[in-house]
Amino acid sequence: MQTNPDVKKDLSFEDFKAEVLNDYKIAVTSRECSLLGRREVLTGKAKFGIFGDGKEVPQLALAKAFKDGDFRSGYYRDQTFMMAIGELNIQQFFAGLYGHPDIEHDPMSAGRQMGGHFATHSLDENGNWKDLTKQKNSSADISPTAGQMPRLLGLAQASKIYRQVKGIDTTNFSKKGNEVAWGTIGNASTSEGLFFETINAAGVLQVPMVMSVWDDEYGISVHARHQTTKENISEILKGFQRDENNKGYEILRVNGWDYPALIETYQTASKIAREEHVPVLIHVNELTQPQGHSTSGSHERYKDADRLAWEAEYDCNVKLREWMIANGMATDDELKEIENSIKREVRDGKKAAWTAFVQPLKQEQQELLSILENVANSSDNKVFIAKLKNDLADINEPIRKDILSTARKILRYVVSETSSEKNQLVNWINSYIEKIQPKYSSHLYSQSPKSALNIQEVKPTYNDSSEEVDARLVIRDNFDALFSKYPEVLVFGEDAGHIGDVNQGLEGMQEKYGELRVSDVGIREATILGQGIGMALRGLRPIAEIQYLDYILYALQIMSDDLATLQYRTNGRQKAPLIIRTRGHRLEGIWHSGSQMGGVINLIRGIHVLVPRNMTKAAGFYNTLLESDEPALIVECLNGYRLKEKMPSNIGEFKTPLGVVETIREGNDITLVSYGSTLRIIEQAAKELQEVGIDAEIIDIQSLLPFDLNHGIVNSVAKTNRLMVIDEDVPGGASAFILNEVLNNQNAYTHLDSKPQTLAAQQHRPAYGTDGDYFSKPSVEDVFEAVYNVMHDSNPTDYPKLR
Ligand SMILES: Cc1ncc(C[n+]2csc(CCOP(=O)(O)OP(=O)(O)O)c2C)c(N)n1
Ligand SMILES: [Mg+2]
Repeated sequence: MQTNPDVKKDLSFEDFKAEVLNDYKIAVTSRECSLLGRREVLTGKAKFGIFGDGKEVPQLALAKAFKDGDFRSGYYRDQTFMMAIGELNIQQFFAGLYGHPDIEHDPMSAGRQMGGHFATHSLDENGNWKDLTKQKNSSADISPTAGQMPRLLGLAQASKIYRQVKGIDTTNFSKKGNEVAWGTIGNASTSEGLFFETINAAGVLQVPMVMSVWDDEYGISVHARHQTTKENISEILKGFQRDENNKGYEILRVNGWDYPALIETYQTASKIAREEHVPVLIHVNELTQPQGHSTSGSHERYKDADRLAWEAEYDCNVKLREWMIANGMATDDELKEIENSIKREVRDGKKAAWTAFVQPLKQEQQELLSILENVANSSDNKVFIAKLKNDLADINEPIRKDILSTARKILRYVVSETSSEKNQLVNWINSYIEKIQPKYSSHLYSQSPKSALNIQEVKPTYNDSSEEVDARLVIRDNFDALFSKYPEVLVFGEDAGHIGDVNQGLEGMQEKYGELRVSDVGIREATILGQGIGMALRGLRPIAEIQYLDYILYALQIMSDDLATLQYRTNGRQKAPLIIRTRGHRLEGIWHSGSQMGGVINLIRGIHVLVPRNMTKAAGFYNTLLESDEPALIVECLNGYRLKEKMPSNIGEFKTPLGVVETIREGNDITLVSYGSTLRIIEQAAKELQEVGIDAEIIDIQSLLPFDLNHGIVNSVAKTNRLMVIDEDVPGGASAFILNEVLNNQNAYTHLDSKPQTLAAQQHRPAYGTDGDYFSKPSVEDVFEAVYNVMHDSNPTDYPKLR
């Protein structure tokens, strides 16, 4: 059902007519899916529906301009486009609506996302790249409005990198940088900061990005007058228009019901972006929402009669139909026949999707029922069990919750019985969960052989000539080695280019590797992050630098909503192995001392979070990650760049493993667990504790996510029988996470002779200056006294009360 992407000027009328008819069929099919989709929700078969009705025709034009290798980054209205590029059929559309948890049935997300969130597969089932230049690509949608924007920037920039940077292997990813990144967004969502940030950045970078705004004047119930100055996004973006003297955008306007004008507009946009690498904004006006925003409400509540009448008249499918008849491409009767046959086709596709969805569930229901029959017959609680069993049997179209919850409830009735039937039920429940749970929980992290957890440690080596140097030189020389080893690695951030980052960890790298690989960017953390996601989606290995950990909050939403969920929401069919480089922990003041790690780790499950205590460890993490296919955040110690470290002789080669703790001081009395800059405070405190006879063991966590995979901490606690978690985050922040891991998951409580302790910072952000730090974050004395008090509690004779 694909649209014909070749819009030739010399088509015969018959060919042209056939092409238009084909497009009309796609538009009608898409519309029928929307109409029937809404009914499926209202009758309870699906939970929620948001559809592309009223936006069909511009998407046909977009699909015609969209070439193999191109990428889309859009939102939930784009089903027609997906159908027109041949990546979504009727059955798949309904499989997505039902939430079919099988990627073969719902290729968009294996039922993980609500319908209307689209994606194509960049990876095969083993996690290997497919040839993206031979397919039409859609990066996986997310629900937060304008959340598709930051990554769009990177998708577009990748073409520029592939076109201009020499030495990168472009196989699978690019043909001379000729790919366009196509964005779509609703008019109201352009109110978001992410939209404006991306628009500006793409203008600065001059990348092949074509941004379509589907303008239907509304954002749910809120009219454009509350959304957009002058109610007109292209009007207020006029200043971005390029002219003879300045680079900028090409801004185009077109009505969304005007099929020939749309086709021409999209061809023009494609040519400008593809050939000149100039961004284009297409403001598509006069669109409608025939069924309102979503299945959650009706637009009659907020659109007046005039508006509703106008929408009926200017419905883009209606207009296309009129245009076809007026231009002799079809008669009303011919079109009616087509429409009726499509109605049938959609109904059949829907039925097939439903059957495929319920069939395995019915089978699972029957499987359990036959076990339950036996359990009931052999139990003293037969009556109760039979009741539950019959209730399950009565459900005509069960879901898995019905099935498993019945089994689990019945197990309680036979808990004190011994019978082979009971064992059979226990085994069935266990194996059912084992089989089914991954359908809902797999692929949060990479499951490919390139998972970062499979990369083996390589220790740094030193020789007689290894010198003690400023630690920033270790990281700089390591980056140097990485840039020369991997042509596809690039780094960008505020001050990362010309001066080589604020701490000189990239000193001289731009001179050596060029402005495209080592670059300064504007102050725009969210799109720095998105730039990285987009480029990583296209096979590059970006390192996105966020200048300070304190400012990661601007990027955290995109990390959390987009990057962290990417593998999960595509069931492992897309990956963005982006490395986020930042620096943090204690230095000076409220915004240069942050260590809000509790917040970070809890928001970005799906991204590894690494907290190296020095630059050698940090460099080792970069080396590990570049061999893997996973995203990670590396927080370097802001106060560590001028400290001395020995320069390893195997720079660029040594690798710090993920999820492995390191004991940096051995001791017998208490286990002190921490990470990052705080470790230096703890090491000093441990020396002073030794002077009063307290022998502390110190463990560097190194990697918060994943956390201590070999359970090294509990082994230490088994020896010392005491545990203290020390952290410069707020109380209950990362320390609570660490304590949960050690007590709950490693069962350290069984070895404890004293209450497990946490020592964290104050609740407020750190005050400025040395005294500000001293009174805000754990100090050497704080650590000393906290540990001493633990020893006092267990042995007051040897450790009398301090104060
Ligand atoms: C960050 C965020 N805020 C709110 C929402 C809820 N929401 C979903 S769609 C929508 C309106 C979007 O309107 P528009 O961008 O014009 O797109 P349209 O649906 O009209 O095509 C809102 C407020 C959301 N998904 N994300
Ligand atoms: Mg809108």
